[in-house]
Amino acid sequence: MVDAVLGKKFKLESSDNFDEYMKALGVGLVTRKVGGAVSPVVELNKQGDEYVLTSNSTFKNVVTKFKPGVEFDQETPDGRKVKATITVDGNKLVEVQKGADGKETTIERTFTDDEIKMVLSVDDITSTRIYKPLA
Ligand code: ACD
Repeated sequence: MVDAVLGKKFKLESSDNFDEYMKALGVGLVTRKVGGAVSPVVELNKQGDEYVLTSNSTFKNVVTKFKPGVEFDQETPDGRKVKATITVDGNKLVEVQKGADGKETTIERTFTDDEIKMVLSVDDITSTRIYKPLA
């Protein structure tokens, strides 16, 4: 159950293939360099029936508020406008983003006490990012 990690902070520890993932989404070189260099701190919280996913880094601070299964408008850290839906399946958040260009990407975040495992996929590209609890 994802609610077990509410209020817990996790910091990016490792990132694999993220540049290729951003490239496949059409993210420009400068944003890829900056985005690939930062180690965001992520925290999940709940306000009433909404979840609040916060990601803070020197590049951007992003707050995503969502109700499970309900589509919302989202601006990605690189400035794309997408339609996003996040579902909660046990301790996993599955986010599907649909871009104006028809491109679809899936971002899975599996929360445990020890880590958040993030798997991002678009086309045939997969990136894995591991977040560890902030000491
Ligand atoms: C994460 C990665 C979030 C990935 C989201 C979108 C990927 C596409 C482009 C990102 C471009 C730059 C930003 C990259 C990382 C910084 C994260 C900023 C805070 C959300 O959450 O690990």
